[in-house]
Formats: sequence, C-alpha cells, structure tokens
Amino acid sequence: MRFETERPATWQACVACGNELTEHDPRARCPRCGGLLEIAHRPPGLGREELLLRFTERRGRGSGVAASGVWRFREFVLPSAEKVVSHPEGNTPLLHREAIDRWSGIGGLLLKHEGHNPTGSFKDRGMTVGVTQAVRIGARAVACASTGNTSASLAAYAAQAGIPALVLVPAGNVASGKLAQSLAYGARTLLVRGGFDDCLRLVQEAGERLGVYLLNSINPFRIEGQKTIVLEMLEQLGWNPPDWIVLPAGNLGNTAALGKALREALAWGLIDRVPRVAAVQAAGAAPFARSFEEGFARRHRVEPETVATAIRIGDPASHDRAVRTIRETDGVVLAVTDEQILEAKAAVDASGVGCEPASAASVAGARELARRGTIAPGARVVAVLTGHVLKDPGMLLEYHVERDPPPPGANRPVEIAADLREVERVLKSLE
Ligand code: AN7
Repeated sequence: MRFETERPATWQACVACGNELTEHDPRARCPRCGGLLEIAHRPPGLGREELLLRFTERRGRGSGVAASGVWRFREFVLPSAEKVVSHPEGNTPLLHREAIDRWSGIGGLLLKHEGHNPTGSFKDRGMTVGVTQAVRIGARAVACASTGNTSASLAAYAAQAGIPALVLVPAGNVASGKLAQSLAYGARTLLVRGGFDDCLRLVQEAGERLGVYLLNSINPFRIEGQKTIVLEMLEQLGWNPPDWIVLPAGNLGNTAALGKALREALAWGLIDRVPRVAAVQAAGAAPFARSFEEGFARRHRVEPETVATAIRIGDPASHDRAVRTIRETDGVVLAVTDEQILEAKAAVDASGVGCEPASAASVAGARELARRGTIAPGARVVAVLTGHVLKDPGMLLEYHVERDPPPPGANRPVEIAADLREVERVLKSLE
C-alpha cells in the first residue's frame, strides 16, 4: 500500500520494493517481498536553528529521559513516542589523546566513545528505541541473536520494561563480560552450537512462527536510535562535519544507521556536506570488504574467524543498506588483521582510554588508511569506539597474563610477599 492522504509523522517503507507500513506494524520484514524495512519521517517543519537549539536545550535538563543522547534528537528518531524506555543513554564523549595520534599517524584523531553507554556499548542507543516500540505494540516477549553486546543491551532494556527476553548467542564465542551481563539482567540465554549467522537465522524463524518481537538490527527502530551517534558527534563538532568517520563493521546495522543519519542531516539542512565513511572489518570476517573490492558487484558469505568476537559475522544482514552508505558518502571498506586490531587495542588501552577488541578495528583501520594515503595528511577524522574495555576481560588476561612468550605490550602482574622491600624493588624498576 501507499499512503494516499496526508502522511503520518512516521511510517515504515520497504527498502527493496517501496511498500509502506504503518509505524505500529510489528512485522520484521516487508510482507510483500521479504525486504528490509526502513523508518521514514515527515520533516519536522522547523528551521535549522530552532531544531539545533532544541537538541542542546534538552541536554541541559539533567539526567532525565528528555536529556538522553537519543531522545533529545527525537524529531529524527521517533517523534510520536510518548512513554519511552530510557536508561538514559548516549551523551558519550568525543576524546582526544596525543598518544593515539602518535600511534595512528593522524593528528587530532577524535574518538567517539560509545563504551560510555549504560551497558557499555553503542547498542543501547538502538535498544532504547527498539524496546520502546516493543512496549507500544504490546509485545509479549522480545528476542535477538547476538555476538554479545546486543544481547547485553536487550537484557537490560527488557528488564526495565518488564518484558521477557530471549537471547541467542554462539556457544563459546561470546566475550565473558557480555555473557555475564545477559545473565545478570535476567534474559533467558541460549548458547547455540553454531555461529552468529546460525543464531540470526534461528531467531528470525522464531519471530515468524512463535510471535516474539525481533530486536536485531534488521529492526528499523533500532537503526533510528543508532543514528544519534552521528547527530551527537556532529553537534560536538559544532555541526562542522569531519572529513572521515571510521567505524568497525560486522552485521552492518551501524554502517547503515550512520549513512541514514548523514542523508537526513543533509536533507534537513543541519549540515552542508557529508563526511566519507570508512567501514572496517576483521580480515577473517570480511565479506563486505571483499564485495567493496569488486565494486559491490555481488554479496559474499564467509566462514568467519577473528579475535574480535563482536564482529565475527560471515553473512551481514544489513548488506544492502550499508552499500548505500558507502556509495552516498564516497566511502571505503577495508579489512585489518587480528594482529593490527590487537596492536591498536593495546595503543588505545595504554592511552588510558580503553576499548573492546572490535572497537579497536576502527583505530587500526584509520591508521591503515592514513598509511595508504587514502586519509590525507591534515584530514579531520573521528573513529567510533563501539564498546567498553571491560567487555572482554578474558582476552585481556590471555594477552597480558597467560600468553607465552609475552607479546611486546604485555603488562604482567607481579606477585610479591607482603613486604615493603619488595614494593620498593618494583618501584625502582619503573624509574
Ligand atoms: C563492539 O551484539 O552484532 O556492523 O550482536 O558489538 O552494526 O553489527 C555487535 C556488533 C562493532 C559491529 N563493535 O556493528 C551484536 C553485534 C562492537 C559490536 C559491532 C558490534 P554492526
């Protein structure tokens, strides 16, 4: 169908065939062709200055829902939402560390640290909107497949809303911090013998046949929330866009969200040019990078393997929407090795900032692009750090404590007798 009369404030449209659904339709895909859905909003009918003023004024309202780094951009997110399930979230810092400039070779490299969200990853920005929508449509239960962060976030927001949550994660390939969060927040947690791609297939079947509301990033409401990473970053830069935004890429929901945010910010007059987007994959899980090298002539599926378990994904669901982002922003897609990811992570961690392995892919990718000359000297670059350093303690302990011989950046703990002379001896070795 297509709305004939005056458009509502918000509706859903199929990316593939253009079929339109109301904003309250709970189906996960287009009922006509099976394509992915996207949210569309009527422009807010406000001038640029008025809109920007609203965004910043709301932030001034302390820690309430209106001040949330997602909901203060509500005109872009879900203007019709009245009761929202918010922690609140967002309002994350844009950091600069000279040590990371030196390591990356990029002067003034900025880090948008999404690990500062309530459950420690950018997923909270999408989840506050997804769970708000679940409540609006009266969902009995919510579900997702996840490499770990989506499940931690869903578990927290579903608990807040009082809706039962089912999460499916690949057995043996979820970082311990994330698994611990899902359990702590009370989600029913299924360890699936298979990879993330198996989990996603299974949960989609469950969504269709068992009537649970699906909250993976194929859910278009999650994308609306994730757009606010970009809006907030642009705001922090005085609406003067950077030359590059670099982000890690797995299932490609975030790459899709970033492109949609930039498209709308341009259309609604908030910015007058768009940054180039660089999506960075792990070399062992890089179907999108491979497709990019072939001019997106075809879509690839791979058997994924990487230390960055968050992006251990072989068949990204948002491929088509992400292709649009790369095309519209004159972007690039590249792959970095696990070694490069670990080296970047060690640099981010040692600077005192810290992030999880997948997040470090963005800094590794930025350095690689600068080395190749794709990112020109003097370019203004923002790398998105998607998750907190405590998400993957197992990997850190393996790297710093267990690995033999110790890697160059290993920081071995030192066991001592309860004796001041031993403390003194260690202190001397630091000077
Ligand atoms: C830290 O939690 O897919 O390309 O199920 O946790 O939007 O998938 C996580 C993905 C980057 C990739 N960084 O984002 C999940 C999941 C971190 C992540 C990504 C993820 P997408």
